[in-house]
Amino acid sequence: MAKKPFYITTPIYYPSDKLHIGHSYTTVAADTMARYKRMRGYDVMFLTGTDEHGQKIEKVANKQGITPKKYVDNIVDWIKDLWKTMDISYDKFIRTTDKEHEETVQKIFKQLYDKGDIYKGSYEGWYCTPCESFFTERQLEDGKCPDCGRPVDKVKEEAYFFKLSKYQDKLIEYIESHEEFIQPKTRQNEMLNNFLKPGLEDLCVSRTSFEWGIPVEFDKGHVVYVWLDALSNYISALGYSSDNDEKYKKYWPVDVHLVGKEIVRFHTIIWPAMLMALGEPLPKQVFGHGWLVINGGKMSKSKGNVVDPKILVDRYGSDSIRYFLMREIAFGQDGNFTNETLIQRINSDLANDLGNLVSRTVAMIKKYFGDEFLTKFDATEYDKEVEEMALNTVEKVEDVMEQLFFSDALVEIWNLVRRTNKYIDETRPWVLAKEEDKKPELANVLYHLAENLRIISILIEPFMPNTPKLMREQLGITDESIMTWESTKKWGKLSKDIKVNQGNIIFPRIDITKELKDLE
Ligand code: ME8
Repeated sequence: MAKKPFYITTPIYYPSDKLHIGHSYTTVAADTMARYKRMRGYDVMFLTGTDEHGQKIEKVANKQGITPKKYVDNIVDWIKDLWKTMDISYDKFIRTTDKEHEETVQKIFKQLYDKGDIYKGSYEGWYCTPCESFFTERQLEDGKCPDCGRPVDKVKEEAYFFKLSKYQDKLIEYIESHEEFIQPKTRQNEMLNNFLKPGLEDLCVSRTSFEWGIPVEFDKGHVVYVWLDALSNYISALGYSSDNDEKYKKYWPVDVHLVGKEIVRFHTIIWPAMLMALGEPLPKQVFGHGWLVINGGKMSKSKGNVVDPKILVDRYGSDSIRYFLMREIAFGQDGNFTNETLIQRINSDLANDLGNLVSRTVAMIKKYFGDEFLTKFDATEYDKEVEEMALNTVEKVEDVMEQLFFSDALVEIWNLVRRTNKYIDETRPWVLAKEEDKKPELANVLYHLAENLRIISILIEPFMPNTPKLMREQLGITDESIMTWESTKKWGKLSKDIKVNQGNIIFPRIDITKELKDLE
């Protein structure tokens, strides 16, 4: 049977500078979901990339005396390397300077122009260069950019416009009749009440005041203004309107666009209106997550308060950072980033809870059984409960993952980790080990620990792609058929004749005082 397709995207990031941990956050979330869906048997298409045109990049490159293309090439190399170190398993990395993308954007522009949905007019308004956004007088807040609060420049020029206003009623109707389209729900109300109901204005989609962009094919003095260019990536990456549009047919409409909350507006108003104009289906869902904040303010390149993800990954490893990002901040809400909370999480959840469970289990199997195999003994009072809890955890994780509640999934998994640790204290294997006739019972307890760890290793795999391998090596699990998601549905699949291999501690404890000093 053909696998069900699943298409997930991140925003395409501006390569105007190196990315920070906020960008990693969205990308890790998308990667976690992509890995999860692959494990669940889907045919996954995971897209990320870079949004390379616009005045801002032109300006930075000019300052450095290099071409914009050369400038973005360097940053893109850096970004691809970042994703490699963070184990991001994207299926395609799109750049808006890719030839295929540029051609698709030109076709889309022409098609909308021919249809009468793009027309030529003259633009007078306010432009925020750092945000690359135009605003009308009404949209400004205290005469400043409503998104970043910085001063804006007045501009007037000949420009093309997209008839966004034409789609206003259709958009309202679509959003109101598709509850799942904008998530979380609060963002849906925000879009309806703050933007759609007060009325939409047509959108400026070309500029003549800079050159670094895709030329409008039939009017060469104009370049396509960034949002029409950028949003089209989601379909140009699939070969939309090209000779090879198989992927488009297979994966569109997208299952979910993951975006930060500040660009929900572009993805739930402009993008669907563009698709309506093109006569194409709309995204199934746009999820607007919250921000990583530092001391109450959004972490952003322009504020200069960014955290470099490469430094963190070098210091603590990709799995720890991924775990922290997905666990600490409820998806949809803002969350504070501090080195202290990061280290505390690593110490308590990874070193203490999971790391200890692995090393205690492996050490006890080694010590009490050595090269002997574990044998089965009748279940004790506690066993049924830990077995059932493992199976229930799988169900709960599946349930919350469907809603993209990554943090809740990890909470459930860690409840199981902690319950399994507690089972050691309850059964006290070191006491059982003192009496020869308790050996079968001891074997049974240790088997329960190892089997729960097998299941835990599978549940954490979408979040932490490296740790499961280390756990399985130590537990001596080599049979791939018991590493699949499907194999978590039945308790007791682990063979009783495992041979453990004691290895390094998987998550060493960090000396928090020393570390915080080093990071200062
Ligand atoms: O907006 N917390 O690119 P961009 C959480 N090119 N997420 C954050 C974040 C933070 N502090 N800072 C950034 C653009 N992000 C456009 C997108 S899409 C067709 C075009 C993440 O480089 C979050 O996903 O400014 C946010 O939406 C995105 O990076 C903005 O990246």
